[in-house]
Amino acid sequence: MRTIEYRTCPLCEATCGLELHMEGEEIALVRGDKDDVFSKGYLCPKGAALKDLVADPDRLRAPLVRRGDEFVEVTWDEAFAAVREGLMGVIERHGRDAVGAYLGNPCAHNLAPIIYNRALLQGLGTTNVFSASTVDQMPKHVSAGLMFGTPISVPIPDLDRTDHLLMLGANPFASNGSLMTAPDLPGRLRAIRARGGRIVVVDPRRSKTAEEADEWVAIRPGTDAHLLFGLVNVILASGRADLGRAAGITDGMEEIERLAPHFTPEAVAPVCGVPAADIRRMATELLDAPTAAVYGRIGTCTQEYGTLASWLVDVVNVLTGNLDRPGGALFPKNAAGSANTGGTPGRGRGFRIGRRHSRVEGKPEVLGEFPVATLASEILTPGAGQIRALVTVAGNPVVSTPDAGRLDAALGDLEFMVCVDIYRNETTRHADVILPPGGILTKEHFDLAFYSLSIRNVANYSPPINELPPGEMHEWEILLRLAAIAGGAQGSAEECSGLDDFIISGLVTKAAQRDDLPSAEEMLEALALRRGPARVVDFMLRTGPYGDRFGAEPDGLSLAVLEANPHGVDLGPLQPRLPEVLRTPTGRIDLAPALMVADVEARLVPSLGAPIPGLVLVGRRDLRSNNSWMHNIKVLVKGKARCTLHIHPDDAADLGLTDGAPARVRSRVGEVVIPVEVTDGIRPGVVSIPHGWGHGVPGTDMRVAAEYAGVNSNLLTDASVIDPLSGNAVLNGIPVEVAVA
Ligand SMILES: Nc1nc2c(c(=O)[nH]1)N[C@H]1C(S)=C(S)[C@@H](COP(=O)(O)OP(=O)(O)OC[C@H]3O[C@@H](n4cnc5c(=O)[nH]c(N)nc54)[C@H](O)[C@@H]3O)O[C@H]1N2
Ligand SMILES: Nc1nc2c(c(=O)[nH]1)N[C@H]1C(S)=C(S)[C@@H](COP(=O)(O)OP(=O)(O)OC[C@H]3O[C@@H](n4cnc5c(=O)[nH]c(N)nc54)[C@H](O)[C@@H]3O)O[C@H]1N2
Ligand code: SF4
Ligand SMILES: [Mo]
Repeated sequence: MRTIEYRTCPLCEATCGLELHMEGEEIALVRGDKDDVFSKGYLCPKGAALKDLVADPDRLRAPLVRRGDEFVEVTWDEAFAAVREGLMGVIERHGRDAVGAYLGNPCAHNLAPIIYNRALLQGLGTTNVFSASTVDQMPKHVSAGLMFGTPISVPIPDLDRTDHLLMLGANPFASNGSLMTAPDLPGRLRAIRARGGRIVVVDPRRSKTAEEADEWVAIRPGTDAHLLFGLVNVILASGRADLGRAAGITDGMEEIERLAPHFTPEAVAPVCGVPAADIRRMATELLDAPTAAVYGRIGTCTQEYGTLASWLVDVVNVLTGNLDRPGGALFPKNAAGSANTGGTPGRGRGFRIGRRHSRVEGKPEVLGEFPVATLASEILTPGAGQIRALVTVAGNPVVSTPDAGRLDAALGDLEFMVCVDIYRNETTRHADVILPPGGILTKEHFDLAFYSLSIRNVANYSPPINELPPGEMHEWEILLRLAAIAGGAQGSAEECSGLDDFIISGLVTKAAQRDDLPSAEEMLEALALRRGPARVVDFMLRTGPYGDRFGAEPDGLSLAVLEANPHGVDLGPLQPRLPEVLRTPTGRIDLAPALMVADVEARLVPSLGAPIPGLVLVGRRDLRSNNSWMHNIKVLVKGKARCTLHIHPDDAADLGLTDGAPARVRSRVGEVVIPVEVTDGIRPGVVSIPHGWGHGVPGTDMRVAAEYAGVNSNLLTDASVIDPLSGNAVLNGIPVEVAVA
């Protein structure tokens, strides 16, 4: 007999509601949930492939321990004993900083790591923490933190109401959106045009999103900050700047006015490869539109001027009066656990970077992390504090981070490595121990991270559907057992549940200082029937901005309310939140943070006259990929090969390259051989290779992925160039030479 279960898709930021048709414990069919308050039935091919992901025979179901060149399945006790020996051995010999940690992207999509990675890091007590954030959105955290006071205070385009959307470096038709959580981005974008609005897409490639837009602006890679400052210049010169809701609470206008004259459209046009007249027109369109939003994503972050570009996106939103107004860019109000809903409304401790610096390259710490681009150096460079052991959670840095060849070699040099992961892939093949968490259907799910970035305020909780099969372990238990071991204990089940109790009582004790909440004892008692991530989410919801405050607001949210609403609870469109949302020490917006101004003067202004490089490489995403890890699913990889080199016909002709033939692509750090795909959908002078491929290397065990291996584009990206403010890697605009192979 079939039963139906509802669940939020955990695979990307779009948070679609799934309708799972179950036959016993197995998924027979995946449909979009028409009644989901947010996604209303939308589903992409990856969501539909959840069935195959759950059933994938290569997905690990038991812990693996390396014996020589072989991996053998062991019991959890044996696996944790091996971790204890390996990890504590390194710590005893070399100290705590000798253990590095890398947290990958799925950590943000899974409750257990979002909640418990912190305990793991505290247990490890290392300063050598790295994550996928520094190959992704760290620049936006820095700009949001400095301007608005918390790294999660990112203004989100009000897609469903805006009249004009200027998008830079994003392709939501493929990615389904990022730092802009919304199911059915294709539908929502088309709706903007259907209601008479306009979409302008800035991208070196004519992406699917650019094709669907009113205008494609084919920018030279890495020059978004220049273009955006050009817009600022025109807006200020027009005399039409109007801060709207930011007026009277914004500092730094004089600094913007002082810097802007450097960036006339004529000065930036040759750098960006965008005609000055177009830049003027783009600025005027933003000013003329009743409402408008500027939005930048991965292409604007993973480049040399990532933090400046991320900042300037919001400077333009402020100067055009669009910050915090419906139809512009607004701050979401997450129902649970957001830094900009806690503490004192309108004021906070602000945001700092550089509280310490990395050992080898002296890079500043950001959000407690160092740039993952420097991980290989930290492993390979001898001396006190050298990384000799690595813990990874849901990460594949050998495919996902720059100068991947060097990191790959470095991981082979480690004394010990433990990975919490579901596959034996390019990274985890180096592990001594792999600890696989139970499958998706055995987990509870709530998008703790992405509801802070959502175009609508929504809350949706998915309870586990299946019991954990015998011999498997929940991810949260794995993480807490690792935390216990790192802290010197045994890593037993008792210690795990003790740590879980300790964590919730810490949260509750702190919250009990608020005078609108009951005592810690009362709150703990009300939460007592739950444990693990569900208990923490219940606590966060009940003490959050829509919470029931443990009874004080009888109509407020709790986990029980979400359990009773399997299609989610809609909390309405985004509302203006200034100045309450701010957590800066001044209680004001800092439009020109000193660090930004200094970087503009040190790098951006001088770059205006710099020579233009020859061919440069950018990335791209494909609808049926998910970074590196979903290529083991046949329905998602079959068909025409997608890991190809896109090149403009003129460049192809110059280089003697023909469609389908192999090309050799060489950068300062590496080279790959890849089939050519000639297309006029890319700017001359730019070539593109998607990231996330390069499978089938020895020691991996992903049979389908090995058949559709592709090449690892990060063998070409250079780890030595880093956005200085955020530590973010530069993955776009890489100088390359291309030749017939
Ligand atoms: N199908 C699919 N969906 C995904 C993912 C996936 O791998 N596959 N990954 C998920 C993750 S982790 C993330 S972070 C998001 C990312 O989501 P998006 O930011 O939408 O990512 P992309 O689709 O890579 O689009 C980035 C665009 O930037 C362009 N670009 C490159 N360099 C530059 C530049 O210098 N300037 C400008 N203006 N544009 C440039 C590229 O050509 C590309 O079209 O997607 C998420 N969703
Ligand atoms: N050149 C280039 N490189 C890029 C990008 C680019 O645009 N261009 N994009 C960057 C971006 S935005 C990102 S986010 C990074 C991603 O970088 P990573 O996070 O390092 O890489 P992923 O490919 O997402 O690998 C995810 C890992 O998590 C495992 N996994 C999946 N589900 C689970 C789970 O539930 N639990 C656990 N424990 N493990 C799980 C998978 O098996 C895989 O090993 O890549 C970056 N790399
Ligand atoms: S768009 Fe993202 S959340 Fe929606 S079904 Fe596809 S992978 Fe899942
Ligand atoms: Mo990402």
